[in-house]
Amino acid sequence: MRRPLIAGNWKMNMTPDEAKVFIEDFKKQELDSTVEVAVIPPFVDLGIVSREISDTEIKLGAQNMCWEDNGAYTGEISPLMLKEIGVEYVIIGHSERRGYFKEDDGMLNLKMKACERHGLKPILCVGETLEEREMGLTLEKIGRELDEDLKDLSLKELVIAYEPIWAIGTGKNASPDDALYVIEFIRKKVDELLKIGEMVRILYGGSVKADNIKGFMDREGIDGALVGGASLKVNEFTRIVNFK
Ligand code: G2H
Repeated sequence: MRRPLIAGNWKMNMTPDEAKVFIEDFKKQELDSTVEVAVIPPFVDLGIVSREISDTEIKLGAQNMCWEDNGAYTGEISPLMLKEIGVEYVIIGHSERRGYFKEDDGMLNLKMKACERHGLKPILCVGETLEEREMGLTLEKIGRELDEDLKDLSLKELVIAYEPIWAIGTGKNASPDDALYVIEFIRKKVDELLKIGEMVRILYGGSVKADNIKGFMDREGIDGALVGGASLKVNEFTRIVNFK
């Protein structure tokens, strides 16, 4: 049995003061305890959020990390820093990192290895552009990302987020059946590469909201959601967590 995971990726939103107000309110909500909940704030909010959730079951994630433990990497944050502050999950290879910040699969493979080395749980993001989708290249593109990003790893705990790039922050979402089709391919591929097809949790991400989460979660094989915009409001995010 894979426990559902609902993870809120705040992206570049919320100052530390705003994060504190959000979390103080969010942790008062009644959350379905069968669902694992993670909040993934910007780096500068991690300290305050970590302290605020220390007496709850809410998990903490980071949106990115460097593959090195320390050294001359101006502007980067190391796995050791994240661990010390109580981070459990790290998003690796979000399409906004791949696109705007030119993170390539070689780099992402190093980041995955750093997660493995330090016992951080990666949420590896994969997905196709609209152009790739229309050309029928979705599975080929995602297969290649998985081959390269998971190369030479033997991770036992892994989360993959399938995020069709055309559905991110656009208000358009893949249909639950479309998402499931790709997710089943991902599960098979992860099983070939790491032999953990039954254990790997695969989330859908891309314009998930309180109004459409149930459609995804009703499909066996979709294990949760990586939620962006809709994770920034306490009421909406709580409704997503309590999708049952
Ligand atoms: C996809 C998602 C969260 P949104 O990037 O990672 O964002 O829900 O705003 O489309």
